[in-house]
Amino acid sequence: PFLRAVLDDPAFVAGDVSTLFIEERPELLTSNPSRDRATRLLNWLGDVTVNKPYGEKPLSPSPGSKLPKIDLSGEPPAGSRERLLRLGPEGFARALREQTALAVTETTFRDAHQSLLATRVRTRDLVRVGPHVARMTPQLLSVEAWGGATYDVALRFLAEDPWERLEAVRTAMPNIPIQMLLRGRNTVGYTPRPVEVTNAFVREAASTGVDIFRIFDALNDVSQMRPAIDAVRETGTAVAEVALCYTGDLLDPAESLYTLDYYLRLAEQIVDSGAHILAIKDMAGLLRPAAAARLVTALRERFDLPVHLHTHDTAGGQLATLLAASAAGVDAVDAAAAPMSGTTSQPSLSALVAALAHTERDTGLDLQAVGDLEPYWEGVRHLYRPFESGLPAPTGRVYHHEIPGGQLSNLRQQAIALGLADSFERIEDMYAAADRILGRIPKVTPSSKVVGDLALALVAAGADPRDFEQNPQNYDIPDSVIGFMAGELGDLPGGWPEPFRTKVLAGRRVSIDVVPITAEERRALEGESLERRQALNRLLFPGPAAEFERNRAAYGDLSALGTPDYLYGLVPGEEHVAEIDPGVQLFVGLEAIGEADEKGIRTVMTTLNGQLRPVFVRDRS
Ligand code: 3PY
Ligand code: ZN
Repeated sequence: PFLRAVLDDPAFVAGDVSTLFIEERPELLTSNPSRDRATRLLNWLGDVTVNKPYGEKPLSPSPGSKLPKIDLSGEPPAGSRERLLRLGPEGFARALREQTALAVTETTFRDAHQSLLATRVRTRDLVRVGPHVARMTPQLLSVEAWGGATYDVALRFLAEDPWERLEAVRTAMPNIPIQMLLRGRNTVGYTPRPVEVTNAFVREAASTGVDIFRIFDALNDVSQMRPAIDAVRETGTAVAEVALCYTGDLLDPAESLYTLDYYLRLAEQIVDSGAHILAIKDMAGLLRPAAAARLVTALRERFDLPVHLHTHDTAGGQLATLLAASAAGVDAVDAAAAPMSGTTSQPSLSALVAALAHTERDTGLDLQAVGDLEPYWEGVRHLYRPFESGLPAPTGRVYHHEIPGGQLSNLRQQAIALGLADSFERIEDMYAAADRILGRIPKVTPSSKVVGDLALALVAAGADPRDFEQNPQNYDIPDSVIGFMAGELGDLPGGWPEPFRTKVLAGRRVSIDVVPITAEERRALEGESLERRQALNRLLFPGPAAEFERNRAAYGDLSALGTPDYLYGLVPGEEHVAEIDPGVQLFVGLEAIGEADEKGIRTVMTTLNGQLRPVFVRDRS
């Protein structure tokens, strides 16, 4: 086993066989699997304890202590998943359209933390509250818990397998449909993938636990969503919810592109494509109440599909939009647990439930139960404080720059990292200018990234956007902008911006062909579930998938660690408990941290179940 472990070690495979190899990996001298697991966890704990990537643990109560004390034995009550299983996707959609109660999707498990906490909430913290959500709010239409950025972030930053998360949330909430956000041909990535990838992805996601797929295309090109819609329909059991991405202001008389007529034409194509549910995806929170009423009324008059509204509360007024949409007959809306709501996230679930209680459109959700779940989420939010974007309150500037919720929090962090924190308003203005130069596009992943890349490049170059527009050849243009102008993400709703586009592409050869998969990749996609998942991880995110595999090999499954320990490490005098298997607990303590040696290695003296265990850690601080 020792030799095997050495040969399998990613550092060994990568050729890093310095003298430190064994010294840094004392676990290789043991062969007991649970001892190995313990050692790997200690390596992680030692590393975060020495290097403190996220600073000191915030002084806040543990979220677990805030969980409502309810009986978790026995099955949760029947919820809307039972209805989906009984009626099938068509019947489920029909019932949604026919019901009077306003249906609600809970987004705390995906979009809320994507938009507020850089998508960093770990599976453990989601799954812990799942059984409570299942029992206390079974009336939810769905829980959005997967897709969007969660897949990438799990692999890249959390050392988690996104598929294991999906399995775990499905098990935790068996009575409520799990919903995911699917970026059309980009699946959960940023560039289009071959149809085999979409098919394999959708099949695996549906069989692992996704019941409702919300599908969108950043440029509102229905043909780009077609493969995903077909793949969802082919499952026979999952719901294809297809979104129109909302931008601009349809009530503005000066609006000539994103008019009511534009959205109705788009909706007609969506309905014709076989969608079960029609979604309005207002990613930046631009849909004002009166416009929502107009759009929802028109959509429901013309089409039989239920309409599901998603918005972000960036300017602070989107509860009004949900209520206006509700009065106009919208069938379902999205909201997030109050402590994880507001600003770049969704409007507050309890505010929504309270607003409609005892009215014709009462959500059926119990306001007390919704409120009882809030202290847990408040605790979670405190715990992940290092990932807050720093946006302290709503901002009305979104009506000008139109930056989507998830990206706004991200861009603020990027601005800080680039030393541009003091010029954030310039970035906002440049984002608006970049959008105009690129042809006034709907801005949502991945088109929003293109606009953001250009905005940051223009700010960094101190460029005058008018000069850039007229003379792009004089500037370094981000690759994403060149690919976008070449048509990598498809055609633009308002047509190509000329002569800008021709100037950008002059003298360049840009291939926008989707890279086909290899025969070996095809075999893996058609193989067993585990093989398919690994192939999907590698195809969609080669770098992050490798990082995940490296981390798994080095540290094992980190779900045994509570988030305070995982993020902030060991504290002297505290007993840290990790449950590596049901009933198998490790008790870890910190005795001392040694000085760094000449190679920058510190010895962290820990105790593991009462016995001294040194851990050797490279000091990167
Ligand atoms: C995503 O694609 O991740 C989004 O949340 C878009 O709004
Ligand atoms: Zn969103």
